[in-house]
Amino acid sequence: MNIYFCGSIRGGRQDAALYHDMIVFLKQYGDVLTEHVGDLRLTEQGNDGTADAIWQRDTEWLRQSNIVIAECSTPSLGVGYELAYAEARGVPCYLFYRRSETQLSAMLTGDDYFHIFPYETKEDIFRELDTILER
Ligand code: 6IA
Repeated sequence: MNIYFCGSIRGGRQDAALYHDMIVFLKQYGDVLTEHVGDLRLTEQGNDGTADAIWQRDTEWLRQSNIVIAECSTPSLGVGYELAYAEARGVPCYLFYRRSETQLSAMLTGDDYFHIFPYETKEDIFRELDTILER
């Protein structure tokens, strides 16, 4: 199974350790194509010199994915773009966000296509992921 994990990069890296832990967990179930999103050395700095290559590769991976898992607590234009791209191509999308801190965009909560999971603890996420991926 190809899993596409989405998390903020330019939107801010405050949840990078959580992305890392989610990616490690997801690897029990398949290949996580976007492992770099959980790389703690990746910062929002950095130049756009390779942006066209990044877009080419990420959109190709989205088309090859069986499922998209997005952690949306830190708002990210790139994650929103990826979710719309996946929806347009019929890739199932599962979104997680911290209930107490995040006001998720109405463009996501208002769209019945997305499976949305507000959570409180990391254990809540892992429990949901087991349910989603064991189906
Ligand atoms: O707008 P954001 O940067 O927060 O978008 C994050 C999302 O877009 C992630 O889910 C990634 O899949 C994708 N993305 C954005 N930037 C990159 C990247 N390098 N490499 C791979 N995927 C990316 C950007 C480095 C940057 C500091 C220039």
